[in-house]
Amino acid sequence: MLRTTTRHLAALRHVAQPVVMRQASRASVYKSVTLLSRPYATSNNKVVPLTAEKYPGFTRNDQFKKLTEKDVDHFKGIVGESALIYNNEDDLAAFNTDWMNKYRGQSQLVLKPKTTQQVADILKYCNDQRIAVVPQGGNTGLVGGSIPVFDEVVLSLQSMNSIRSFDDVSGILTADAGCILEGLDNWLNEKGYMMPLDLGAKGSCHIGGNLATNAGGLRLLRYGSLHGTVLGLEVVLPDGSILDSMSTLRKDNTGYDLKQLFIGSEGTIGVITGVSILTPRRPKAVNVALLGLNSYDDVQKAFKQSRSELSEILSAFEFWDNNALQIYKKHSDAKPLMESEYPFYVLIETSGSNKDHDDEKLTSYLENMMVDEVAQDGVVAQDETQIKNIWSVREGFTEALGKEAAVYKYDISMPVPKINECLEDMRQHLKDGGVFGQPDSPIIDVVGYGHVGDGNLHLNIAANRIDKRVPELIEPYLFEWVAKQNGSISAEHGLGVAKNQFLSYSKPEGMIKMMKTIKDLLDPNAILNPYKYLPSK
Ligand code: FAD
Ligand code: 2HG
Ligand code: ZN
Repeated sequence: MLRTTTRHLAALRHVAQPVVMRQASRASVYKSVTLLSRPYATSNNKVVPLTAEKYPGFTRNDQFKKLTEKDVDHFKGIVGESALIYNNEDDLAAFNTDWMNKYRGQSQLVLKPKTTQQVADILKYCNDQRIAVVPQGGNTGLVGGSIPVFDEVVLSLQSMNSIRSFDDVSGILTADAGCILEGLDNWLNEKGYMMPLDLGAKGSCHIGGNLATNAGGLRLLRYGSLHGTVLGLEVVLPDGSILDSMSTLRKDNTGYDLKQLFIGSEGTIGVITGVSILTPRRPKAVNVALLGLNSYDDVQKAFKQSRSELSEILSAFEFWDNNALQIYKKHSDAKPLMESEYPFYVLIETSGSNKDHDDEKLTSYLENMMVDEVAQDGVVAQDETQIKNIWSVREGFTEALGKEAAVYKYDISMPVPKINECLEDMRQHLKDGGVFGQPDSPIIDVVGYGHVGDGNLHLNIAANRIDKRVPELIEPYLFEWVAKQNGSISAEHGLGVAKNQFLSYSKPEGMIKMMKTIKDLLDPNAILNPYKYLPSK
């Protein structure tokens, strides 16, 4: 039913008219986040505390050998002198800290192998000598998984960055694990294809790191998880043996699908060195719209309707709340995308092969959203720059939050209707705990954004100072809340050192036991990425 009050008509025109974005004239502000490593100091020049000291409960496992000059010489023999960083604090800094400046390790040695055989030789030696190893990709992970805790050797995949093959009939790409995601996507672009995943860290993260974390990202809704798109893997096991399952077959039902074990294993049972992955055709027509909404109920209505009306062309449905927007605005000089502000926003992307068809569908959907008063305002990008401008807001929250004195990051999944309740409950809980809502409170805000279409909320709590009451109030409170909804304490970033101790909130005892059995089987000396992933007890 088309209701036509003056307000509705005005709103409708607003969406349907060709140039609706108020930010149209701004030069391209979009950049994929190319995260430069920083030295051991935060933006306010505080030294990043050592993970081993900041987080209680870590004790160096004395079974692990301390590096000797003889070991270093052996590694030089494998990778060559130029592919190794040893005892040089300045050069080691980038590998010993994560980009959030939250975790800091004490490694004295970084190895940068160039071939799978070199990785195998390194791991065999480390296993024989009981030297602990941390595999590292682009170092953009958000749970401390890629950073040593003590003196583990860092095995960086950054020099293994070649594309191995591409079949332009089937769209199957094989590549080294150290290829940067954005590099692969740009390369595929030339061939009319694209990577099936996309995330804000694409300018730095490696495909190997994406696989090791089972990264989800912005288009999982459309292209599915890596568990579906990966066809084969090449993995070096801790004892140095190479597990070659670089299949390029879409169908293969011969035996256990072992590659799945390594997807999401966060470098604890093998080092991924190569991948075979199915890539989709790059869409000929892409549209991006942004809606301003008054309530989370409206967000859900907009989502439900987008699945019904946009169905096969819907490629992303992201949301953020106004609290997230405020933090973004505080740290960005970008002009607002809408004249007024709303409690919630959704970003809708369509990708298809026929522009007229997609435009028609999107316009009709947006008109319905406005007329039914689900959305209060809407803008549609008219060109590539405007598309990027809208995406840059969504992709900019992580970096903006990183500029606050402290940020407590949570990445949870739950039934879609529960997402805003989770945010509201946390705000109230922190107010009740006396750390939020007063002029001198340590908490600046609780912000929500994420892949709402996947039931994945990024709940971030920004603080103006470190106050030990804050983490104590959040954990395990939030994990208990999530468990009650049958949700997951990590939807996509993984466990690392941030969440391994809380695994039982998401996995039953029997499964954790089986995970430990698999770890013991593949890595009996526990040299790969110790102190992480599995709970210590
Ligand atoms: P690293 O950080 O280097 O490593 C991550 C883990 O994988 C570590 O445990 C490491 O030991 C292991 N590892 C790395 N390479 C290998 C390998 N070759 N073999 C075995 N183990 C390995 N994640 C999402 O899921 N969705 C998002 O939308 C998303 N957006 C992000 C946006 C920003 C701005 C940032 C900073 C991060 C984001 N992330 C997101 C986090 C995400 O996990 C990563 O960015 C990415 O998948 C990690 O890749 P990496 O190469 O940087 O891995
Ligand atoms: C995203 O979706 C990433 O933007 C990062 O997964 C989330 O900053 C975060 O908490
Ligand atoms: Zn995410």
